[in-house]
Amino acid sequence: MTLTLISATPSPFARKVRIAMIEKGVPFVVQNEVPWHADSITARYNPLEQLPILIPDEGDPVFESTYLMEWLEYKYPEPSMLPADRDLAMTARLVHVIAEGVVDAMLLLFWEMQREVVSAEWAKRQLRKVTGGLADLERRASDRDYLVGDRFGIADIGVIAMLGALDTMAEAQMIPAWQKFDSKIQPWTALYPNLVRFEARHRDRPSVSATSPRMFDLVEKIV
Ligand SMILES: N[C@@H](CCC(=O)N[C@@H](CS)C(=O)NCC(=O)O)C(=O)O
Repeated sequence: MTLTLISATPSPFARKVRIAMIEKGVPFVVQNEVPWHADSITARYNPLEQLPILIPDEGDPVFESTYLMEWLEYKYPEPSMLPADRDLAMTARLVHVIAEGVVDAMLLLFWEMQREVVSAEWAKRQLRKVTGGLADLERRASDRDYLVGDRFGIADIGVIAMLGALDTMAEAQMIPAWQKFDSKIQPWTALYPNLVRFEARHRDRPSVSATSPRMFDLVEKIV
């Protein structure tokens, strides 16, 4: 079966799926898109107009990164990205959704910052989610090789994608913009030593280094 992944170079959501597919040894081709542009093909395959989208050569497209991670587990169970212990597997899923929630809030903030008039209430609310989620993940990272269990998996993938997305935000000059609403905001590398050590342990892993994010040019008005 040939699988095409509709992806975007900066997308943390697509990155999670790419990392999992590389880890599982599933062959796929990447089609990069700018989902925000009118000529994007995303709407053709996903009514929610979002990537990542996985297109098998037979059957319906599969989309929504968290669902896609489960779909990959179901279709390609080995090697599993979940701990064998069922309780630990649920904890790994929880860590993955916390990281996902941080990314969601970060992106809401990113778009808010593009508006002529930024809502301070909205910005502060999203920043609380970013800092709250990061503090939670910093606690969980402690000094262990993997966030949950004893092998690389969904929790690590979610957090790696989130940290890469924070770097993309910093490169897009978001830190000074966010500091206007929370003066304690700093680049994550200055505030979360456990996450710094965690990232350093995994950055040379082939699936991680091969998928590092790259911002694209947005030329159309979005907000
Ligand atoms: N919850 C979705 C979020 C995906 C998402 O926001 N993708 C972005 C690219 S990073 C996108 O396609 N945005 C276009 C839009 O929301 O209209 C998932 O996990 O797949």
